[in-house]
Amino acid sequence: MKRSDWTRSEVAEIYRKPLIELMHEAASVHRERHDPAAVQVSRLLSIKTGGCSEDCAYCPQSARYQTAVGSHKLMNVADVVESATAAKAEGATRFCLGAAWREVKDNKDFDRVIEMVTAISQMDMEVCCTLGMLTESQAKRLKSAGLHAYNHNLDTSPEYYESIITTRDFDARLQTLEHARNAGLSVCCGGIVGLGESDDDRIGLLASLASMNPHPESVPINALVPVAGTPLQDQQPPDTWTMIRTIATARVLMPEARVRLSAGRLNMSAEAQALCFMVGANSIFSGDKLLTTPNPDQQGDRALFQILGLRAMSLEVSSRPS
Ligand code: SAM
Ligand code: DTB
Ligand code: SF4
Repeated sequence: MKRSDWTRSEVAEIYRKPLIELMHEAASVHRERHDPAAVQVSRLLSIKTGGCSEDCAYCPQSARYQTAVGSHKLMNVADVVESATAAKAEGATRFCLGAAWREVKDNKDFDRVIEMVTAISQMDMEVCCTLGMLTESQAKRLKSAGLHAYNHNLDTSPEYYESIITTRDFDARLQTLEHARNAGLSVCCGGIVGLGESDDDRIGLLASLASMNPHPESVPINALVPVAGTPLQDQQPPDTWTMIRTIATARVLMPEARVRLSAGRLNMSAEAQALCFMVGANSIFSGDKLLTTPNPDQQGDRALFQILGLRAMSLEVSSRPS
């Protein structure tokens, strides 16, 4: 049964189960609701990079930190379409455009993003955007242009949020998500493990995600990629068991969502990723770059899929409403 009335203590009870038991429960829920061999393959593209006014402590694109990531103004439409075409040829069924913006502004740049969305949506691929905060009318414009989903992460618990980001608050995130939902967009919303948060914070994040009604259709669980120059540069990548526990709990709480094993796979062994797929992850980002940081290459992922008997989900299945 799909529920949006999870209490924090119910979520804690699931999250804190003996790991083997939680893994079994999550794997069972996963098999009841999904084809466990099918994994959605998405591709990311940073269409506007760096120079962001926000202070998200994990992010190499914030203008406040000295990182190796340079600034690039908004890409042109033809280059974005070329990149989407290449991603499709390599088997991606979903293409996500990311911009290092605090928020969407009604200007020429947004007009250009609308052109990109229009073009890619006609290519038989799901197109998603992650552009920061947006209003309902901007969300409606994106929807009319053919946008499938909007990504906007809660990142961590409401309590820990202000230790990671001070330039906006948790409620502003919820508002943008509501705007996307009201515009009829599919919602992609998740968080990051490894920010220095506690188990209670991960429980708080999962409870916030699972209390959305309806649940987000996609739930990206990112492992922090520590980047030199950011305040979290010295943070160790999160412990594998914590990633597995978080993904398994997400699967039990949101049985029909697509749970994405997102950033941080390069720091995970094949065995660790296998356990994540077993307990419910059924989506990844493919290609050797995420937005600005490296990701396993096509060849490595192809080999991993072969070893595990996984296959890329077809577009029809991937677009099926939950
Ligand atoms: N600027 C927009 C925003 O913040 O919503 C969109 C782009 S932002 C880079 C998208 C998401 O990437 C963030 O919400 C965060 O969850 C994730 N992210 C960014 N840097 C990361 C890192 N170093 N490790 C893991 N996830 C990261
Ligand atoms: C999400 O949850 N993870 C993606 C996507 N949504 C936009 C971004 C990961 C970014 C990792 C750091 C980087 O490459 O800059
Ligand atoms: Fe800007 Fe998004 Fe990075 Fe925060 S996560 S600094 S809003 S690009």
